[in-house]
Amino acid sequence: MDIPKLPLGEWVDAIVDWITVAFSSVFSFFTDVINWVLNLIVDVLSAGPSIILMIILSLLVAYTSKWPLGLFAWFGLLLIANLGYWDSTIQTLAIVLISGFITVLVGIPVGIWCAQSKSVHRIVTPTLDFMQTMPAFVYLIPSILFFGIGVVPGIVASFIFAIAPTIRMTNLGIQEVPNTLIEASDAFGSTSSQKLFKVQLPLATSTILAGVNQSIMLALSMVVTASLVGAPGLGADVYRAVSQINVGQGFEAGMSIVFIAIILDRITQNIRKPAYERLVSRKVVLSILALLIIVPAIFFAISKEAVPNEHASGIGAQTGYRIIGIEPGAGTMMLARNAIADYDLNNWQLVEGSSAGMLAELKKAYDKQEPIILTGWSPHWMFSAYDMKYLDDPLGSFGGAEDIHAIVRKGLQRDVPGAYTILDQFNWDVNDMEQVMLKMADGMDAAEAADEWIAANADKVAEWTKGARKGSGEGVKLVYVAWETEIASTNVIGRVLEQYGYKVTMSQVEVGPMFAGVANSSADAMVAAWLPSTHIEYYATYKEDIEDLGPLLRGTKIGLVVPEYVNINSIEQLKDN
Ligand code: PBE
Repeated sequence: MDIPKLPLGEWVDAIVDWITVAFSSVFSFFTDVINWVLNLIVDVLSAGPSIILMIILSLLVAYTSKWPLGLFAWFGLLLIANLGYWDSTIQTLAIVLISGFITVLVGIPVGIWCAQSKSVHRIVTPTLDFMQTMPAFVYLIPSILFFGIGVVPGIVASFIFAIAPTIRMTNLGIQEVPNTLIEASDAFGSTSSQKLFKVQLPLATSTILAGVNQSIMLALSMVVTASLVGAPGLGADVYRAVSQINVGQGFEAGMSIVFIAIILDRITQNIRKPAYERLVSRKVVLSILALLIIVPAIFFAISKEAVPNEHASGIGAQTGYRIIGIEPGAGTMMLARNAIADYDLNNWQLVEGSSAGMLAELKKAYDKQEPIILTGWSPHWMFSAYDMKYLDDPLGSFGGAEDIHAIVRKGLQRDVPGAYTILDQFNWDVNDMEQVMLKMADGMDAAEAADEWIAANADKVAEWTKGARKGSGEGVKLVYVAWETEIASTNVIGRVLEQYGYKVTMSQVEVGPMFAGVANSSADAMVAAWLPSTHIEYYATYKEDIEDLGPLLRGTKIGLVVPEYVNINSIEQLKDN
């Protein structure tokens, strides 16, 4: 029976497209507010020497959870600073505080509402189940379209992911208030708001706080995921480490997250019944804390307003001094970091995220004709979809034209000689690759686009397979990164190998793991090494353990890219702007 596929994805696309346009001013308002608050929190947390915040946090942990834990927190924080993760830690703390705050702001009222109305409860419970079970990654996709790349989509996704416990526990806490007490308060003629604020909520506080504590922990666990769309902080450090296979850095950043988790967990768990409440009352501590937060916050909020935006017309001010980048481990990103150093652009920030995120951000800016600066490379369909130009690179930070090489594991020639020959003879040009990418950009499935190209270019493919031994089901494992260029080439060569009798598996990985996988023979081949500049670091690390089959495509390019309507032409113009 042939039932056509339900266009569920298309419907969701259409709805999201509509929402993006219809509510764009609401979204940009939210984005601005959240960014503003986030910067404020970061300013407050980093006001004064870092040691002060460390002392305050440690004292708070000691106060809530006894001195040994306070001491532990103190050493943990010192270690974080010593390893060089203090700035990231502040970013992460700020993100978690905001998500936590919004969670409380929305979660507790919704929880109360659930407790008061059966029908609300009946709707909210399955909704929460759905929200919690849907992989959190999925929320990132529309979030980028709504809120752009950066920390805001990360906060929104964390909020959706983390809110459930607060709602559930608030509801539970209120339900658990003994009926006799409710009856008593009814008997005394209290109004329902008196009942809520004087009886139900006070009795439910510890349950509600348990929910808030869980929500904060969940928000913290989202920081790594959020870094995929450009949220800074410890999560971005972990993601960068994965993408570059930097075991040591991954461990350091991961451990910093553990310390922060312990600190936040202990404070929020015990704040209701602090260990040393008899020594210093909770009121005093909370007031001091509030003072410490509010005074600098007011100060920074005012001084922020007061700073006039001098260069509002410059490209820097228009783009927020942001260059939108891709996966932190990508070669392009290493070159872009060099360029920032070479051209002395130290007030510019290279936003780490993903290629998909960058392209979503480009679409958003382009639709509104807003200035934007990206890392870019050719071949790429964005040059045919939009009017784009490379910025001149007089210092040559991005290197010149490059080639893409096929790289295989040692011993492939001996083990699967036919596949080796085909990979060795694989060779096409920019125009070929672009044909496949355009089909993909039009929404065609990558494998189908590859098949169509292969069918239309039988003569080229015949060159690749010439003299190669046919396979009889031997496995060939290809690895690639989800860049359009590599999706196209990997699918094409994969389908050719399949048609020639090999059993091909394709695994999508990060850049570092792609090289490492071929080097340690857990993968057979990749067709994605951009040389001699882009991937030179990975190449240098693994060159002893891989076999380079040489170029399969010549004439690629990497650089900073802007839409035509942006009126700068050279990277040099980013300076003092
Ligand atoms: N790219 C596409 C890759 C190589 C291929 C330019 C995004 C990189 O920067 O590593």
